[in-house]
Amino acid sequence: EKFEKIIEGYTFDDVLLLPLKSGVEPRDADVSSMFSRHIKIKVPIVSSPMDTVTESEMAIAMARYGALGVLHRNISINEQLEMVKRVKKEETIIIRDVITVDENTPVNVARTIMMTRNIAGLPVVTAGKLSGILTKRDLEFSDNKGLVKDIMTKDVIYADEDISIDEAKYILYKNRIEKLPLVDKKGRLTGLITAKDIKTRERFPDASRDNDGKLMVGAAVGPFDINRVLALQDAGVDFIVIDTAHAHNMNVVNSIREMRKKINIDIIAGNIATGDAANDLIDAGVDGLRVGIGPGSICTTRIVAGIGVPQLTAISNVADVAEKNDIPVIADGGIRYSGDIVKALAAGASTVMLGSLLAGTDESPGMEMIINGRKYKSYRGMGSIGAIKAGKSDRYGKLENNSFIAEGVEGAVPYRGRVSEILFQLVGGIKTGMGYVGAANIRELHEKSIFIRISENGLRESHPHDIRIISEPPNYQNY
Ligand code: RVP
Repeated sequence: EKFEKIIEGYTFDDVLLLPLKSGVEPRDADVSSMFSRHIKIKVPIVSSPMDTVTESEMAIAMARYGALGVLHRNISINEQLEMVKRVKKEETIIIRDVITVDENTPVNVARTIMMTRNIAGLPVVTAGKLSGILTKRDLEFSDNKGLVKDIMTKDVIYADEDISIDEAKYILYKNRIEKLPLVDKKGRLTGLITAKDIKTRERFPDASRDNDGKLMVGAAVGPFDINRVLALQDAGVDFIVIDTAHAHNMNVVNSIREMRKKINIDIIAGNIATGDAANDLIDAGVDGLRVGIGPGSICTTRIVAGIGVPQLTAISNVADVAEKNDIPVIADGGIRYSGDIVKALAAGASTVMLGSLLAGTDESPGMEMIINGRKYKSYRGMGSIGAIKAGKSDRYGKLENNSFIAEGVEGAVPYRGRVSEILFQLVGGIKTGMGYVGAANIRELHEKSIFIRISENGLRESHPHDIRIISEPPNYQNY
């Protein structure tokens, strides 16, 4: 009787998308997407919170190219906070903790500050108000004696604190200045915009940034670790990812409901694979859902526990519920090629989360190694013996006496160069797929796509066949 109601599940290799009548050129396809209820990004890709994938360097690279990184949690709260701060400091448009001097500061003291801190223009604040700026030019012909007020530029050009970046850029350019102090209605200094930071911003026009122009970053937390959550929020993290192997555990759901009351940043929860789980988590107040039970390249959950849902069906199950509530879905795990991303988005995901595809890049924290003359980087599941022993993570089942049952393996993936190159290839693949479907954006990709079920022969025909490949293109590597 149990087998009468048995349902079918599909994953990436079970299907293809039909080519449809199209008026969309791939280069015009818009791949921007919602990551969570309040966060929109230009590139629908997120790096996984794993200790061989995402630390500050990965998060910085991902955010710069329009994607996002989620810092892993296999470390102490303090170590994770440091990583958040590193990302947040990497680029900024409005400097908030401005270093200043007083009119009555001796010139030689000001000069030392400028030299040791490598500052080209030092705002002068007197009695709480902006009264001038000391620039390198002011110092050039000074004999280093006297006070700042004797040599500073008095008619300092400043702007209102609500100025837009474009306006600020215009003022900097028009006046040929490097620094623009921002003041509030009472003349108090509230920030500083520099030409250098604007130039950096222009180098990365698609970057995922917060309201101050800083790169966005998220962090993974355990489902009951409220201390970590509050500390991360204070450190300026943009969102948190409640990171568990089974988020439809009602203790987890209830804990998330409590967390929701205490913080105001977006909460993403997972992992799940059913519509019921989506319903319960949305009811608890989450802003995004992370889908995938067992599809990960390093994951043995399906083998060890016999549990899981083929990933495309899991995405579609969750997306059916999430869509009605306007909650974005992250398809996490099992993605090997750009075509898998197109299928995941077509099935209803808004973004995808990658482990294996990013673990081989320069920006991942994993160890480099040479195997048979080819370069690899280490990659391991967070439920692997190595990861569990190294860290504080409780994502995968700890039993009594600190013993545990591993749900992942440790290994290595081919070295893949820089994150920017991988993202370029993946985004190119997504746009190509959208061109075939006639989808101008991700929503249309989901609405218009039609899946066709293929056989094993169909799959064999899909891959290159009857050829000995001599040169592998960057977007098709088989190993
Ligand atoms: P992949 O991209 O296929 O390498 O999958 C990465 C995902 O696998 C992670 O985002 C996470 O959901 C899952 N994972 C991480 N560790 C383990 C494990 O040890 N079982 N699984």
